[in-house]
This record gives sequence, C-alpha cells and structure tokens, in this order.
Amino acid sequence: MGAVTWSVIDALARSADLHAPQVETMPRERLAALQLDRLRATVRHVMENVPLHRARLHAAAVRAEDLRSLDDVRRLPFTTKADLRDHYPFGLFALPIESLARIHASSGTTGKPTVVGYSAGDLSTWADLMARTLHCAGARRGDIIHNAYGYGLFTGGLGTHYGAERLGAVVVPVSGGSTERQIALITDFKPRVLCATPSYALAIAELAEQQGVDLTKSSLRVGLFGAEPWSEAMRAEIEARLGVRAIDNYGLSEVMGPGVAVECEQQDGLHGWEDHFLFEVIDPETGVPLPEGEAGELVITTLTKQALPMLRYRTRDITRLTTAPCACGRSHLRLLRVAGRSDDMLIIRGVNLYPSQIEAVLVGRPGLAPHYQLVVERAGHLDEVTIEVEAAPGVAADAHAALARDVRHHVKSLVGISAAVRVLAPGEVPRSQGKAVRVRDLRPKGV
Ligand code: DLL
Repeated sequence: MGAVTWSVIDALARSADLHAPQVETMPRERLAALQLDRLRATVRHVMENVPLHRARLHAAAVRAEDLRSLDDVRRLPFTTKADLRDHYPFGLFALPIESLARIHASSGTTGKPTVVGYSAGDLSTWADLMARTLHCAGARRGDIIHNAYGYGLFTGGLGTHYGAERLGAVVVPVSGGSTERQIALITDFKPRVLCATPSYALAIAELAEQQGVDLTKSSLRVGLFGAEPWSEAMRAEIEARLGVRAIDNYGLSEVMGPGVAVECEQQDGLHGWEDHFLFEVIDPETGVPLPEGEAGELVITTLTKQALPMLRYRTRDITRLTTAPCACGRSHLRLLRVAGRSDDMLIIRGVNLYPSQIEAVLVGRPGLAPHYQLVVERAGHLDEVTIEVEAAPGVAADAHAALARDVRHHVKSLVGISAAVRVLAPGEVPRSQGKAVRVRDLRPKGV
C-alpha cells in the first residue's frame, strides 16, 4: 500500500471517536462518585469473602458504609506482594476456584510465582479495558495487530489478544521469540500495530536491519510498548527504527495485567482507567499518601474485580499523578512514565539509581548501540556498578576506550554516580524476547 493511502487511513483513525466516549470523558466529580460506589462494593465483597482482608478491616475498624469520600481510602489496609505469596496459590481469591475462568502467574526472581485469577466477568472487563487501551494508543477496528508479547502465564500475550479481538481488530498471536519469523510475518501480513516489550521491539528492528529489511517502510504505524521501564531516549530510537508512534502502556498482573494505563496521542503521561481502578501515590518509607504531582510509590485499589479484588495494592512502581486536563479530552488522570520499581533501585555510594536513568544517557549517544546491562558488585562495604554497553555496528575496537570515557563522564555529570564502563562489540549484550534483564547483580546473597 502506498504512503498516501496510509496517511489517509491514519488521518481517519485520528479523527475517529473515542472507544468509550461517555466513560473516557466523564466529568471528574461523576467519576469520583462512581469510584466511591464501587469502592464500597469492593470492601463489602472482600469483607464477605477474603479472610485476610476481613481480619485487617476488623482490626482497622472500617466498614464499607464508613467510607464517605474517596479520601477515606486511606483508612483501608495495604496489600503487598508478600500477602499474595503468603497465601499462595489461591488464598486471596474472593470466589471459589471452580467458578473462575482463568489463572495467570508472574514468576518472581525468587520463590513461588504470584498467582492471579479471573472470573468470566473479570475477563470480559479486561478485554473491554484492553480494547479501550489499544484504541487510545491509536489502534482501530479492522487493524491487523501483531502481538509479540509472550503467550502463557504472563498476562501480556493473552491480555492484549482478547483486547484486540474485542476492539474488532485482526490479531496475529505470534508471541515472543523467533525474531526472523516475526520480521517475515510483519512483511507479509502488513500489520498496522505492533505490541511488544520495548526491548524486544528493538531486537526485532535490529535483526530486520541486519537482514536488509527496512521496517520504517513497512505497514507498521502504531506500537504499544510496556511491561518494563523504558526511557524517552528509547522511545526516540524505536520510533526512528520502526517508523511507528511508540505508545507506553502500563499494567501489572496483581491488578489485572496490561490495560491499566496507557498514553494517548499526546504522549504526555498515561491515562489510568479510573472507572475500574483507584490510584494513589504514597511515600514508600512511611506509607503516607503524597499530594498530586509528587513522586512516590503507586498504590492501586481495584474497583470492579470479582475473583481477586485488591485493596491498596503496593505496586512498588515509582511515578507521579496528575489530574490536569489533557488535550485529548479524556478526563482520567495521568501517571507519569514509570521510571522503575523501588526494588530495582540501586544505591551506589549513597546515590539512588534506576537503570532507566543510565538508559537515558546511553541510548542515542553517537557510537553506541541501545543495548546495555548494569553489573552490580560489592567492593568492601560499598556497591559498585559497571555499565556494559555495546558499540554501534561498524565502530572500530580501538575507539571503545574513548567511548567508555565519554559515557563515564556523562553518567557522572547527568546521573551523579561514578561507574566503570565497558564498551562491548555488537551482539555481546544478551537480547530479550520479553522483559529485558537490565541488572546483573553479583553481590553476595542475603547481605
Ligand atoms: O508486565 C503487564 C503488562 C503486559 C503491561 C504488557 C504492559 C504490557 P507483570 O509481569 O505482572 O505484568 O509486571 C508488572 O512490570 O509492576 C512494572 O514494574 C513493570 N511495568 C509494566 N508496564 C510498565 C511500563 C505486566 N509501561 C510490572 N513502564 C509492573 C514501566 C512497567 N514499567
């Protein structure tokens, strides 16, 4: 299809209506009233059906009818990942297991996976929200959607899949991996939309370039990227190499999966779907809610989930919230790009560091490829970090030392830490097929 036709389709798509206009533009007071109703119903539901929540609500002396305004959510107890682990596998479910329709799980780095369950109604809500999410990102009914999120226990593949079907799109359920085949299918099926982790999108772009396939000239126009932190520098890189508008989407299994929050065409924060979730940001040390605009840990309460309702789930993701109006007309608040999880935060000689801060320095820098890992080691009582980053293809090995000095200097001045830097040859940093491993932690365990 020629460029003109595609631009006509894009223009039509942009001028099309919102997916759920009444809900997406609902005045904030009405949204708050809906949230309060649903919050009370959720508290009633867990009080009746989940022993852990019942005990904690009793201890806090809160009943559903005590919730008079949304601020009263602060009276509810937090739920953590440890609660899910301690009640493995189904102990926090609010419905009998035989009445559910599906189970997903996320594999932690240690111990047992976190198990989540869905009733048929939950799956339908999820499909609706994911359809809304895809539409908000620019996907439309009839689009071919190439879904390279992993299928299986991970929520990315199936969550996106059923959302795409609900939207009325044509989904290609390719899953992650077999990158060569991904490129052939993109070339042959001509999808308009690509869904993948940002790191895997880049791996696809890289192999395509090596094979002489120019994906910027392909049918792809929109990319939904999420499931891991990524930076603005990475967005620019992906947009340039894949020729798509790269949209950030956020979600987590404990709360649902993908479809919790997504950017609109403004690419200026991710609209969190407030008719189904209540968002707060707290100080991760004290648990005290922070005023709008301040950075802290995102806490989410589900408002409509039946099988696994969550009260004030501590995501450990660091972000900020804004209710400022968005030019797209949607009234739902926005989360700022999630820079990382509090668990991924490294403390290097007293300076807090997220891998994405290093990414922002590396990606797009001349002579470097956007593939990196941070190696953390213990030297005496101090943690030290070595940045391993690849040289761009064609850069001579004798230029590596100068590149490393340049990176070290910029990391010191922009991020404020002293790091050793190793510039590696192209292909030496492992490529991801799903969530990228950004940190190799070589510190002794349990210290
Ligand atoms: O990653 C769900 C998902 C699938 C989201 C596909 C978006 C697209 P989990 O495997 O449970 O679920 O991992 C959730 O991944 O708490 C964040 O730390 C991180 N994460 C997810 N999306 C983003 C994002 C899925 N857009 C955990 N930016 C979350 C930064 C993200 N981090």
